[in-house]
Amino acid sequence: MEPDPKEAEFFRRLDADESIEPKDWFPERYRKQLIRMMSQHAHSEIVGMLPEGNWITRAPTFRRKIGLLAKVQDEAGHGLYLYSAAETLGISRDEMYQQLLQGQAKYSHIFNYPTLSWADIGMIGWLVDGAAIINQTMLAKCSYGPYARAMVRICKEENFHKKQGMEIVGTLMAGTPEQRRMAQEAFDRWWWPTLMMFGVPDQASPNSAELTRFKIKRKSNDELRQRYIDMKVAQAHAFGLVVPDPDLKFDDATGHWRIGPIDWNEFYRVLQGAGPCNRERLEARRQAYADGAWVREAAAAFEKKRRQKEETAA
Ligand code: FAQ
Repeated sequence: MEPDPKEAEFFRRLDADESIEPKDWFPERYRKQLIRMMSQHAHSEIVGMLPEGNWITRAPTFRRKIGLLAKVQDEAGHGLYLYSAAETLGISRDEMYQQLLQGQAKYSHIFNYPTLSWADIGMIGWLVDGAAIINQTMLAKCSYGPYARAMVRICKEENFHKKQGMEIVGTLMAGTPEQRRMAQEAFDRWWWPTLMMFGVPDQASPNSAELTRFKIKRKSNDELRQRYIDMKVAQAHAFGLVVPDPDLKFDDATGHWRIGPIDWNEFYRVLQGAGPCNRERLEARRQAYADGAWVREAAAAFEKKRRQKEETAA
């Protein structure tokens, strides 16, 4: 059978590393995969505001409060760029948002963990933003133009977030024995879940082969996870933190840190809704949506009036 000329042209452009834009022809699977990934990513940013938002009123100093407020606002902005970028694929923000509120859409499992002490805010910046940057620096090279461009700005802001997280962890580790204990205790809780942010192992990933063919994924889940491990183990040691993994060892032959087994059962439990905060997170988003009803109604009424005025003037 002759290949479809439109499809052949699409793959020719991918091979030439040309960017695919919203008005170009692309296969339905390309659209579906991008909507899945971009909407999950947008939801992660919006739900990701909640664990940190929990500490805005309790930040230890005014300077920390300003930094945290700005970070949480940035995450809202990231969600909005990503919803807008996904809308170029023919789905509305409202449709995506309803999927989140009805529990049909995924968001990063990491945001179903609680923030129990101030040290958790340092860990989120250092580890969670750190993982997001490694993943997203690759996505900034993905084949879909609007997603790749959104990633460039998001990564710049995430870098700033990572630095504020590292500064918090560094301050705690240079503090009293109690502050150091608090940092170590938070590190023990966040280390393993952040390793799961890169997705399931390559051989168990149902989406990776197609995403790689479409040049949406440029590096595999395991490759990015290894890059993260090498970077974070070195940083943990520099901070004076102990990596909570008795099997951790440096492999001289490859120059990489090798970790013990990841508990994927825990990951699937969280994904299926049984994480420590799944219910609370969705409830908070639903409540925020309900509380915002008057804003949406007011905006719609304003828009209706503006249109009526325009029509009368015409
Ligand atoms: N959580 O076949 P794969 C951030 C699902 S942003 C939940 O390997 P894929 C910024 C996956 O969806 C963090 N679900 O999937 C921030 C799939 O299910 P499906 C979010 C996960 O897509 C910082 C199934 O497992 N970043 O942190 C997870 O090839 C601080 C099979 O997996 C992005 O979304 C997970 N961790 O690779 C905000 C980046 N892992 O959909 C606030 C874009 C896997 O078939 C504060 N996304 N699953 O039903 C990606 O790069 C990819 O989607 C992966 C997963 C790498 C996450």
